[in-house]
Amino acid sequence: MTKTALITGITGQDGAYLAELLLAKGYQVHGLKRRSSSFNTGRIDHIYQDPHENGAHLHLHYGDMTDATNLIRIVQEVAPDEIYNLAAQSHVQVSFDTPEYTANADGLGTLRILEAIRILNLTEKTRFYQASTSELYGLVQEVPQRETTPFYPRSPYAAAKLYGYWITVNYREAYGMFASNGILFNHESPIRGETFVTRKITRAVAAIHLGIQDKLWLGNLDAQRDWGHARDYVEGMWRILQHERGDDFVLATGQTQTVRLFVERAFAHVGITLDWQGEGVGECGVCMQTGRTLVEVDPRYFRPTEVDLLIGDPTKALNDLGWQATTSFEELVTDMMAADLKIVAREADHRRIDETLLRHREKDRVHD
Ligand code: NDP
Ligand code: GDR
Repeated sequence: MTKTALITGITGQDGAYLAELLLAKGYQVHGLKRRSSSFNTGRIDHIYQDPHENGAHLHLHYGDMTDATNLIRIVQEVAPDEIYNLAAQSHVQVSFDTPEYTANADGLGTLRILEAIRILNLTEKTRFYQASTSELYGLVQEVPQRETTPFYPRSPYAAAKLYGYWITVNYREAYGMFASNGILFNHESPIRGETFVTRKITRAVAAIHLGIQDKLWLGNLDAQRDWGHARDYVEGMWRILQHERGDDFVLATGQTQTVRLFVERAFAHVGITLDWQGEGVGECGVCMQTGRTLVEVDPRYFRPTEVDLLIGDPTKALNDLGWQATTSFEELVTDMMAADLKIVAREADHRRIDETLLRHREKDRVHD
């Protein structure tokens, strides 16, 4: 029997990898996509299927996590076997600027989907996955962090996700729904959003290497994160919904690294060795080969409250789901750097072609 899945946040990093995975497994995949004034489907264009053709397996629906009527209608139309709730305002720093919106989309948005399942009498049929996060742990209470570690959110984003976590647990307990939380530690990839620190670093290092950017400005270099590869983590999401019952699982690598080390490894990929000089706001990374300052700390990227150390214990996921992260930190940096060297070079070529065309047009205008 072909299964049907609905993915909210299908245009994001995880949504794109998950859609690919589910299509490969033969699912009918439905995705919630926001109306935007510019294209926001770049990450799923390669799997797009023309709805006019017979046999399309991917279907997109306009919608928004802040619009309950629209969510109820889509869940009714699709009547999915599985819902993966990935849509969120997912940037921690931005959540300090847009706390109410973040609470609405990330917190209440989760409730809206759960209520849609309940109102439509789909509690027996539909399994629900909630994209919970290691940000719930926030201020360090225990290391490594596991399913039983107390939460201490440190941002409006984490507080909104805390509501999403508990309302998922509550609907499981109150209505017997198959509703599960994946408490996922940071996971990255070549299609990671460009303002998250890993992608910001790999894009900047590629641009510096190609001579089109002078410097990389960053915030807290001492933050430690348990970074894995998004491709591994979407496999974990799927396994969570194939389990015999709804439950909550940490997905992590069990290793942690500083932002500073990520920067060093990214520069090492293009043959640059950094020497760190100064401290705190004055700290900078100087190229050992040329003496040029390539990295500087800018306090504008400091957060009002920071999460200093994340390291997850994925033992339960290994024991119960047979899941483990397969991509090492070094492989992750290599994958992202290799991709961004190509992407940034291509963008530079396009810019050069555009500039040349513009110059030709200017000349034509002079001759006219
Ligand atoms: P992204 O930011 O890449 O993607 C977020 C997705 O949500 C996009 O498709 C975005 O649409 C959509 N979205 C945002 N707001 C709304 C809204 N109001 N209505 C409908 N759709 C909306 O995030 P990731 O793919 O990295 O993460 C997926 C989920 O997992 C998120 O919930 C995130 O908080 C959570 N998470 C992520 C981790 C990570 O390390 N990546 C770790 C733990 C949890 P658009 O493309 O139009 O912006
Ligand atoms: P995070 O990811 O907040 O962990 O949330 P992000 O990459 O934004 O930050 C990681 C750490 O790097 C430090 N940092 C910087 N961060 C950004 N974005 N830009 C900078 O210039 C910079 N300099 C230093 C941050 O302070 C932080 O300590 C991600 C998101 O995907 C969430 O949605 C998800 O829930 C968590 O991971 C797990």
